[in-house]
Amino acid sequence: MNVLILNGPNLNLLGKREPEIYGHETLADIENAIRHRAFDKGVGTDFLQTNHEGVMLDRIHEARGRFDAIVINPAAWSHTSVALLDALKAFEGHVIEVHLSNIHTREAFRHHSYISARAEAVIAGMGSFGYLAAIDFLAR
Ligand code: CA2
Repeated sequence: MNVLILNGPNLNLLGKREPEIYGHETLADIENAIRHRAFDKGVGTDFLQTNHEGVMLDRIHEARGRFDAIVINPAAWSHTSVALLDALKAFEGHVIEVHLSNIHTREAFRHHSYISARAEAVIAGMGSFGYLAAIDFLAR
């Protein structure tokens, strides 16, 4: 099993701003934890964080036929992007949506995610453990 882990806009700031909402871990810390968990489970990984929606869309297109699953934290694009939903619909593998925070206890505009319509599972509010739970779910 090969899994592509995608992180959307501003997640490069993790651990550097707003630790009360998103925690103290950096994205590099989180990616290392995912890498180790995936290695233990015999799962291959590749990673992308981007602040550019087109870059994210291109990477999803390229993932077709190469990855069995995508684990994605679409960040703010969750709440805005039909284009991201359409790209994920064209991907034939598993899609797991992860949010660090519980988007349902936050501002009303975060309660709806376009991506959830394509996601097999949605994890929100578990912090970085959500990514590890997604790997465990895929590897089971
Ligand atoms: O809870 C999540 O994982 C979110 O996807 C994070 C997004 C937010 O727009 C979603 O509603 C929920 C924001 C990611 C921005 O991350 C930052 C990290 C540190 C400092 C500033 C932003």
